[in-house]
Amino acid sequence: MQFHSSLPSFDPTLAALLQAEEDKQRDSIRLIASENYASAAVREASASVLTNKYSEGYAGARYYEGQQVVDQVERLAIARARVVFNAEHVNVQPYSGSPANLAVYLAFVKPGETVMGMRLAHGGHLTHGSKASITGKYWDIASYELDPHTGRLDYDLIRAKALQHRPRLLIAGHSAYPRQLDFAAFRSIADEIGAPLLVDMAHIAGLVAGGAHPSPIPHADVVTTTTHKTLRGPRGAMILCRAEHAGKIDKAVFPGLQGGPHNNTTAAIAVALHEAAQPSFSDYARQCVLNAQALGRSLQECGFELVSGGTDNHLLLIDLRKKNLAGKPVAEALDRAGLVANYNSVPWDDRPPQDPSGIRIGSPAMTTRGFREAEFKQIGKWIDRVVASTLDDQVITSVAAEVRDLCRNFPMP
Ligand code: DSN
Repeated sequence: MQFHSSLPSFDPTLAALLQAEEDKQRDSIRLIASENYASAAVREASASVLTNKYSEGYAGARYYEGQQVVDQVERLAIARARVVFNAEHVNVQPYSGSPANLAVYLAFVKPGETVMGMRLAHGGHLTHGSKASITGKYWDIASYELDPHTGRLDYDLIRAKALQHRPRLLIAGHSAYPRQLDFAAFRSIADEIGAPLLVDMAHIAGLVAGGAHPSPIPHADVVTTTTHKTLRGPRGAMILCRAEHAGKIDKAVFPGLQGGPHNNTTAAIAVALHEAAQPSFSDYARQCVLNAQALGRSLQECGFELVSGGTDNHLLLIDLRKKNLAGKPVAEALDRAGLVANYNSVPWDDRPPQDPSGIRIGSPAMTTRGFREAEFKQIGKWIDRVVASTLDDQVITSVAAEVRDLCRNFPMP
């Protein structure tokens, strides 16, 4: 009877694929800045019987019966998020980061009104107003950019642009910016133009929870985050906001944008937040930053140029233009060597996003596995060897063997 069969006996094809992915995650050095390793406890909750339950609405006000347990799970996740981030109100139902951001648009701006966020090619996110995203099609977007001399945000430039365009929503946050954000500066710009401030902290949520990055919560009207990046939970998202915006945000998520929440994900978010509240999580968050900085120094010693000259957070952006290389073939060669990163646009890139000039690298996943500065320094040297010989199979094979050897000493969760 198939309902009682294990996955390997009922569906060996799919089971073999899962095993292959597990082997790959175990034997490679994962450097995609938005990825991590969720714990066994998080994955157990994520695969729990809660996947069987529908619960449109919110705890105490559902459209389906039988919510005695689900309501407690959702309330627990919310209570933990409020403590970890010191937030007044939390919604744990967004399916992921893009729907969370879209819910904030729905709550605060009408289609056609102006929104201002960081340009995608300068480190922003698709949902901060890229033309390729619904946000760039339904709203009038005025993007701010980095200072060309420093590769950093210049808050005077952002302020001038905000005064010129008067957006109805100001967004701070990024997916490829290696420096800390000045949330107080964003707040004062938002106040000057009378717009709500949305901070998308998806990339840095784990650093914020662990005290390794300033918190946006005291400054922002609304904060969105995914739960699976530095925060190390399941694939999901949350919206944290001031109490005065609670009704608007909840209505925008459900029924505005979504149907039933993914209760199994909510449970796994609750577990991840319980992990984030442990003292060891602060050590992990601090180590993410130290490791990224150690890798940055190692890359610079090998002659690589880094956007903004380094990092204050968990990610680095390598600009390959001075080496006359493109990001995509380099990322492919690194992958063959067991060093998994992603090609990425760099600011003022003259190459297209599908074939840009940069590589984005992050420290969270391997920090979770216990890598420290020495291992990250070594990663810099391996990257250098691969980049110098992207077409040399012997070099790639030899680095891949060394990578596998190192990974064996650092078990994955
Ligand atoms: N796709 C994520 C990242 O890699 O940064 C952002 O949503």
